[in-house]
Amino acid sequence: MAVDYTTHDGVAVITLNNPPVNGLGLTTRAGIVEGLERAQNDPAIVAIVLTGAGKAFSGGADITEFNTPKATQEPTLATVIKAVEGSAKPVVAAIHSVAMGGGLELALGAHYRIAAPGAQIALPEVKLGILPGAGGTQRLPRAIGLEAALNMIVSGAPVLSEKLASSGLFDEVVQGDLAEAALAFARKVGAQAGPHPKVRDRKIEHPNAEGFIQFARNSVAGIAKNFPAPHKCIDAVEAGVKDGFDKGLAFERECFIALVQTPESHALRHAFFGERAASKIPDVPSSTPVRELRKIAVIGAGTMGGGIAMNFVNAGLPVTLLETKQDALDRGIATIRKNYEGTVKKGKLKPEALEQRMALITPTLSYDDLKDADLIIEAVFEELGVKEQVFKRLDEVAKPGAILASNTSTLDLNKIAAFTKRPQDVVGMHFFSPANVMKLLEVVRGKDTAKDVLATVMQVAKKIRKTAVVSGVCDGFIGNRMIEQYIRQALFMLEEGALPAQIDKAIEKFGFAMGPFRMSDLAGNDIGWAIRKRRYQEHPDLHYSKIADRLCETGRFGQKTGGGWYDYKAGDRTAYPSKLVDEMIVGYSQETATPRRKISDAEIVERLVYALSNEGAKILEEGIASKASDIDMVYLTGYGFPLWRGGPMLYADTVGLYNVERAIGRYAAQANGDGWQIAKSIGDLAAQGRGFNS
Ligand code: T1G
Repeated sequence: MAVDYTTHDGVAVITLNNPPVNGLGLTTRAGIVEGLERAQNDPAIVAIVLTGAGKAFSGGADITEFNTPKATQEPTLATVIKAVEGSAKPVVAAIHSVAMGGGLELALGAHYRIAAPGAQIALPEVKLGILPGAGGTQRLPRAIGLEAALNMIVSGAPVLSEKLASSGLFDEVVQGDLAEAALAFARKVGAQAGPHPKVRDRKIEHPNAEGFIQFARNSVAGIAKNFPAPHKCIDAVEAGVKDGFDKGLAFERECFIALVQTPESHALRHAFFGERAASKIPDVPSSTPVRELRKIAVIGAGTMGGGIAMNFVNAGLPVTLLETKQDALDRGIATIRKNYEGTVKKGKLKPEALEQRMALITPTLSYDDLKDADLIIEAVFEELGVKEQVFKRLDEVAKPGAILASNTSTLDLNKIAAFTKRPQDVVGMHFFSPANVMKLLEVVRGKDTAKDVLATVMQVAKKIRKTAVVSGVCDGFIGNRMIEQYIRQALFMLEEGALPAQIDKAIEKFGFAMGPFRMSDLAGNDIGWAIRKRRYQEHPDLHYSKIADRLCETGRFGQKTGGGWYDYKAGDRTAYPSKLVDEMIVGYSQETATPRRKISDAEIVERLVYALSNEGAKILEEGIASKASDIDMVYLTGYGFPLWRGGPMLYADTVGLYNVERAIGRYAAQANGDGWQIAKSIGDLAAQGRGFNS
């Protein structure tokens, strides 16, 4: 049963017991109503305590029920809350921990609320693209005032219970035993004559509600650009202020029903579960023992190595940082210090914390200092010979059981593992630059990588606040392998009639943070050039537009050389369309006798995004990724794919694989069509009316 019912000298205790977070699924909702009825019918009961077992009072509605019949099956959460509020005997909500979303709304229906300090209190629905749908937009402003409530509802951010002690939300914040205090409080109010206070009867006091609501609207304009929920949150609160509780509640319901159907909400919920699903590896049970990681070592104090070291230091783990030359080591340490000083300047780090973090870094020139490290990550030059030297040396000095990780982004991890006598301890940890900022971490699983190594790396990834996604071994793993096809299509479209600025603008309008050409100018066109040269060697038959090579042959590597696909002015990172490059592109079309034509923005977006979805489908077919949501998480956290579209795989599902298949078929039939080998699974899934994620 998802709810326990016990009695204690005249007090009934209804305990939500639906692990992991007491989600308010149908059985839990029904259990609460049954408990309330039992208490009403028991003359010995004078009051009721509502509380949660385990790690949460309640994490809110059960999101897994959304868009299924259960979500709207009675008793709905609104019905439950009405039953709580309508109870003749006083209901005391006792909150020991997380009270979020519907969980907080349930507590707001109680007559009294007491809490332990440290409980996370939030209405985070807006982060799922919806809004509090069980009275939160109406009761919270009455409990804590219009401004505090609007801030919590529109931000979705949690507030610790002790910070709300004097807000009107809690009758008591209890330092001692919450259960005992709840029983005592219940007996006290149970002895008092009713009626007991209802939050809905309180007034929303504000000297200038209209003005503040307008201010709130202006404040959300930025974040609401691509998400409808923030404005709906304000609309619902405003309705309650203007038209009273009941009309406000009805309007809130309308808004909820509208929002829960939106693609944006679907995308945000997909990302919520995708983030959590990524940490689960199908053949590595969560009970897999992990290796203790007390000491970390990073080899290479360059941009990547320094950033990687910072991740662990930020999580309080000591890092030995190894370089081959003193000046490189000094530069690396200085860069780390400079990064932290920047964070201190922004007020996001205390000065004393800077020194504490720097003290966790032990610089060294000697491999011997790595001998007691539990996890060693190399971030040296991306060349197999260099990796070979490093891993052979590590094999000599690292202690048995140490995890040896490579930050390689393009090399074969199995070859790297074979440089050691312990391939089972070798894994890829592919960070994305800047490593101390980007959330994505591709965990590359070699053919011999041990399961406990994977489990350990996934756990430490969480500790350093990364979204870790497991990838098998292939060229480019998940993210770079897919971006390869995206760039191929971009180059083909230059040849066929588009120009860099048009392509960038079209895909940035779709929602990408940065189009392929601005991105390449930023990262350095020579990086892609080197990869293409290697690829021409390995796959001479692969048809590539040589236009990017022509650009690089002129030395136009991007911002760092003052010119790339775009022109740049000194000290100005603005990308100015380059007449010279545009002429070069037109000239190249003539050279390849490719007639230039007008290419629509719609075609640009389809060819770029479906190139990702199509390669992602092959990655799934080959088992390089275990689930479509993993691929979406890679793109949402590492490649600037718009969050409100959920990732390349969910986006293809939203468009419909039937339509994706037909579009790819059209592009395969035109110039450079040989760039399209459609993944078999797209047609198979489309024929079954399914998507990658369903
Ligand atoms: N529904 C279903 N599953 C949930 C869930 C939820 N609300 N919250 C968490 N889970 C699962 C999660 O997927 C994971 O599953 C496990 O619980 C542990 O989660 C009417 C409509 C509560 C702070 O947005 O913020 O109420 O991977 O790893 O780090 O207005 O979960 O183990 O299989 O995150 O300790 C509003 C979302 C819902 C809160 C706990 N509520 N959850 O964090 O554990 S909408 C939320 C969280 C709503 C009403 C509306 C966090 C947490 P698995 P976890 P955690």
